[in-house]
Amino acid sequence: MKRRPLIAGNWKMHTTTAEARDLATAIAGTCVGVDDRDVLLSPPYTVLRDVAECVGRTGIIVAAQNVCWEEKGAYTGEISPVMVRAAGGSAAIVGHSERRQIFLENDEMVNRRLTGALAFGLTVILCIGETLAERESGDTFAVLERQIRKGLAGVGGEAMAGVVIAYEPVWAIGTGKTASKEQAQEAHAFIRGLLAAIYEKDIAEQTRILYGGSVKPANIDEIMAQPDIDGALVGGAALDAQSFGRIITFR
Ligand code: G2H
Repeated sequence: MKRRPLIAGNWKMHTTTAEARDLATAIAGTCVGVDDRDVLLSPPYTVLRDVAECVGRTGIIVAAQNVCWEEKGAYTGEISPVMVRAAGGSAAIVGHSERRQIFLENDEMVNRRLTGALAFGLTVILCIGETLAERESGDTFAVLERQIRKGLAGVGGEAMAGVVIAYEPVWAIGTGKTASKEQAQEAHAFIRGLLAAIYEKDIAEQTRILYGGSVKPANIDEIMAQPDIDGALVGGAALDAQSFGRIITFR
């Protein structure tokens, strides 16, 4: 099954308005003529509208880095899926390990965010991944299974068309350490098998599974050569248009 690759840039808590506009414009320039893969940019909320404007009609997807499940209400500090759409976004990341670890979001909250975003028509990137301690104690697959089952609770097979999974081993995030291509492929194959068990084989075959964790120009080609890796969620290297441009144009 041929899945359309997706290269996603997670800008995390970086970029002022001017910086975001410059970066988005430069990245849009590197995407000219790239039409066999999807590109997504996930800037801070404050510049969603600016980035959406700068990428214009290039087809680049604009995503929020997190999203609330409600349309509006007393949720100080949150933004709703409707607000994301109104700002020009069409997708959201949920469950990033920084949300789980620093802001103590658990699987139940991630699931509420995911199902809420889907209900309002956003594409959702569900991030999962084990810590170093979990890997070393042999719990990697149990952790991934728990995060997938709880994260996707209540999501029917049809709705999976709006879901992308991102496998990001926590020990490889921003550390310069990348999972070996064998470790990444093993985890991706496990996730795909699990999706086939929860849903059905066709849905598992159609779902894109991204790898994240210190992806850079030097390792993107071997990562993308793995059969169950359909793209990348890129942090640090997404903040430099040249590096991200090289990642987008992986071979
Ligand atoms: C993982 C990744 C982007 P980095 O968080 O989501 O960041 O590429 O800096 O490891």
